[in-house]
Amino acid sequence: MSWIVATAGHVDHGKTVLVKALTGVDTDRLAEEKRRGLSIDLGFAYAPLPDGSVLGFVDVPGHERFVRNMLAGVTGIDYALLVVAADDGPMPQTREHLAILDLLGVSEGAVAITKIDRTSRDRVAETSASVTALLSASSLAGAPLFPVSGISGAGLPALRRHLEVAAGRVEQRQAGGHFRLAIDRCFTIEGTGLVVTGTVFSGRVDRGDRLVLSPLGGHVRVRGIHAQNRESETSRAGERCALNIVGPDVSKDTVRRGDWLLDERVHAPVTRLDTVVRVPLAQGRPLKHWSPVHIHLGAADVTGRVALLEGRAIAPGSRGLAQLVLDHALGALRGDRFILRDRSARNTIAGGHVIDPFAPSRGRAKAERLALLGAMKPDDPAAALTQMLAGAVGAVDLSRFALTWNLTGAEADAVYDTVEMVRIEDAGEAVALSPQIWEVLRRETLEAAGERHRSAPDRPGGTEEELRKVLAKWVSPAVLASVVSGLVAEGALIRAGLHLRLPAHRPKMGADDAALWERVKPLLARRDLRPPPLPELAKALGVGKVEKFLVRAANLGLVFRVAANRFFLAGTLSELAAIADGLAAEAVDGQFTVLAFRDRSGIGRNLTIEVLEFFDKSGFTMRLGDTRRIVKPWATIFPPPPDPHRNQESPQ
Ligand SMILES: Nc1nc2c(ncn2[C@@H]2O[C@H](COP(=O)(O)OP(=O)(O)OP(=O)(O)O)[C@@H](O)[C@H]2O)c(=O)[nH]1
Ligand SMILES: [Mg+2]
Repeated sequence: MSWIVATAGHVDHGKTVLVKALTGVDTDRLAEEKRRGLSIDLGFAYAPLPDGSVLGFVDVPGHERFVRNMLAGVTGIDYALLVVAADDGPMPQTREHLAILDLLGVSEGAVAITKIDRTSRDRVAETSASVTALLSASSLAGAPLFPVSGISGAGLPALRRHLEVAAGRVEQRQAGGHFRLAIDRCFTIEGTGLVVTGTVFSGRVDRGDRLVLSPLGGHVRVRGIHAQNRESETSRAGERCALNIVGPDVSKDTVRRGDWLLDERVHAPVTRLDTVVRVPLAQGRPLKHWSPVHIHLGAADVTGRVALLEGRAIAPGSRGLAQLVLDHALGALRGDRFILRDRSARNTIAGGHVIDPFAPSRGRAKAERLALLGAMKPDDPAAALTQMLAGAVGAVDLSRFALTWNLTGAEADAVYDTVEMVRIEDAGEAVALSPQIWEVLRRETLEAAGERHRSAPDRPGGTEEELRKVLAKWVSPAVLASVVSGLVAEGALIRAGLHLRLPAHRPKMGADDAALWERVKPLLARRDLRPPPLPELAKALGVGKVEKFLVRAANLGLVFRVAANRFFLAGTLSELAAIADGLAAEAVDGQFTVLAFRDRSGIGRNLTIEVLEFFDKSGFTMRLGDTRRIVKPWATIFPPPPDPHRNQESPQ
């Protein structure tokens, strides 16, 4: 089990000395840090534990000018070690760091009361009392206090033991989700190349994995891994790791603190985040709409503004929905914690967590949008999805949902299994509908089919696309296809080629067409099974053109266009199909030739070829070199057509 502890506390209160006393590592590496005797950037130290695991320390600077660095250090950590000098007691950055930990939701931690070698017992007791009071209103309320001296070593064994026990007790963070690493450093090592370090927020990484640098988008391959300062084949959520990466578009100059190294599936940088923002009671001032801020999320620090979605201000001690409008793209997912500081970067003014990282710019405060955000609030994805479905007007995009919650395919499936919904996956689209909406859509689809029959009684019914146009805008082709195939399977809709009709529908011709049909039918119904080509037909009828009429008749299933200028009666085709059936039945191998068909039908070689090709296209026969065989019974492909006459004559 590996684990990270981050220090926190006012400048000069003894954080770095304490970490050195616990680990033997001096984390003040920079020359300037040595010269000024204060920490500027993050320091890292590791202590092997008796059980073989490694305790990692992130040592943060306390100076008020470097809170930005402190924020990059405490992001994603599990455990805080608040350091307060016994002589000084709580000071401004003691309070600010504690507020930050509280806003980030860090609830595990301990306090070191340092420098006890140079203060009286009474002073230690006094400071301890004021620290306890300070903690009581924070997420670290009740954290144990350890009076220590980083110089004399007094009290250190107790603190060390406590950290060891706590490390064993704290539940190993679930390594669920896709891999996300918040980069806090990037450097090159001679002979090794580019190395980035940071805290693993989720998932795991293995040597050889391909990752994406976000928000930039450059692809990299992981050549080597150090997890908790040890060479490793893998690293996982809750650890600090160093990754040696290579990639064509990635160099020391393109990688910055605040970038993410991600599984490609969660690379989706955004410039707007819908969030819950909380203003600490101690803040004193309300957070106003459109305040300019620094947003610290992961190890990133981007500027932007806070658009409040409910009211014009959030009072100290309260929370509210807010959209963060960022000046630069940032990778963020649901549940990510962040801190807001004012534009001058002097004060921590609020904190919060991401509800929807894919926030709309328009209508962000509309009632429907706020309702959706409300539905997305639960931390449990199944509970959130249930509420989202219940409140949705249409479909919920499952791909987006899984990305937002950073769920792997298997994790998402496990969630979907517990939620009552209709899931539709087709051609890259994955959506879900509530059972209620599914029912409504089924009804509306049948209504749309009926409406289509009323408006075009001479047509066999609407196509799927025609029906979709009259349904709600959110109904995608995949959603309708799913609804329709369900209705067809139940017999509530009948599919005839591209057309969909209600079972009771009998297409009927207009009076003119019906009259013309009476004249055309006998001309087509020739006993020699050779209907005349179009020009001949037009001549016989004494009309200019019959093609448009025959296309309408074909839509009704009365005739079939076998070749460009020849339409067949359904009955004629059935007779020809029966000839094919007969030939196939007579042959040992069930196959027959063009010649045999020509001879038996007597329709001539040219027409035989046209008819057999039409049979192939319709899926009735299949061509195998010189012969053909039957694939499917004719009647299943071309059910007997509805007779328009019967319908016209019978009362509706
Ligand atoms: N006597 C005594 N001095 C200490 C103790 N801990 C730290 N100091 C001294 O306090 C000064 C600051 O200690 P650091 O450990 O650098 O303080 P820090 O909290 O890391 O300071 P920043 O990183 O700048 O915020 C140094 O001169 C230390 O020698 C202690 O327990 N006893
Ligand atoms: Mg320090």
